[in-house]
Amino acid sequence: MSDAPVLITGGAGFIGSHVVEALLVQGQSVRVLDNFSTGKRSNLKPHPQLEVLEGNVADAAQVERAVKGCCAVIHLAAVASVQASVDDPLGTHQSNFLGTLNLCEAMRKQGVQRVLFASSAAVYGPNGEGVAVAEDTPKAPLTPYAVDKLASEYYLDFYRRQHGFQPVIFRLFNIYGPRQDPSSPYSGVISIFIERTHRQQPIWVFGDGEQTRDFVYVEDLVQLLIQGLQQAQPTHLPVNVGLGRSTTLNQLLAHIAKTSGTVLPSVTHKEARSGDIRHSRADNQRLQEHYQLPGVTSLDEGLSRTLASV
Ligand code: NAD
Ligand code: UD2
Repeated sequence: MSDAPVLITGGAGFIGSHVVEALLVQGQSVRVLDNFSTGKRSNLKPHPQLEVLEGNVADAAQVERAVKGCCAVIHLAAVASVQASVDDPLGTHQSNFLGTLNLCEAMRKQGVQRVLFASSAAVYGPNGEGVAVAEDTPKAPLTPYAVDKLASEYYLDFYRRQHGFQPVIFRLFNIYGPRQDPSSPYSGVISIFIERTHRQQPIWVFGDGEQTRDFVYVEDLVQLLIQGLQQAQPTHLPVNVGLGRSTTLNQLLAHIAKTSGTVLPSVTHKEARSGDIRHSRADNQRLQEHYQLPGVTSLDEGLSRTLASV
């Protein structure tokens, strides 16, 4: 661990706030840069080794100030909603692409080389649907969100080749856990189902509920991010972060009923969402080759911790 802080962009968000907590526990100083668009101050408990800067990754000067004196960067700041990128490509591009480029330039100027980036399974689009998706699956970035993630990956690789960066690129599948915001209809399905169960409000399942996802508990992701930060020579190849485990929404509901110990509110099936991927599952061979998989949190355990947090 270095005395210099690790910069976490988007550190006040769902994933970011868990990373902040874990690094502080390890004695690592942390600086957060967040514009609090979806992140919350209440996600970050004050700590003597935590510095919080309110600012926008789309603003080059603010990013330069934030990067100054840091030993590494974990770049999570983004408009994480795919639908928002469809509705406002230009606006979300500022955060989701320009933010990455500003960060690269600031790091280059200040000699910071290690950067972890939260990319997404969205870069594959529907390719590989129904089989486990490996990293070399042809890309099909069908939304502005996915295009910006893939372009960010390519830029990070350019800075690796040209300027000696050490990028760690994680393509995240479906992450869930405490503090995931359930407020939009496009929020993570687990956050929505748990919130509705807690409030005893109706649950909607789009389609027959037999679609599958590869759910990863947020603390397991955090362990991997910390390895990516600390490894001497991390692979520069993008790495899928999924467990290779398929869960249908119907199974998910049964798990929520079991772990919550309550009767589920009414469950109504609606027409499947257009463009919805039927089966999404990671081939995580590369992850297993380069990282030590943490003791994977079972779905029941992850759900029960998430339920306890609402
Ligand atoms: P989140 O919305 O909780 O976190 C994003 C954070 O970035 C928030 O705190 C928000 O305020 C901040 N932010 C947004 N735009 C900003 C800007 N212009 N400047 C500064 N801060 C800004 O979402 P999350 O689920 O924690 O996502 C974190 C990262 O992981 C995102 O890059 C997202 O695209 C990526 N990701 C998440 C998932 C998932 O399943 N949650 C899957 C794939 C990729
Ligand atoms: C995830 C990402 C998305 C994008 C995509 C790429 C999240 C929140 N979304 O979308 O950003 O990266 O992967 O493949 O991480 N559903 C219901 N009822 C609800 C809400 C959702 O039935 O109230 C269904 C939804 O139609 C889908 C499944 O649940 O079939 C999962 O939805 P999701 O939005 O959590 O995640 P996903 O994989 O569609």
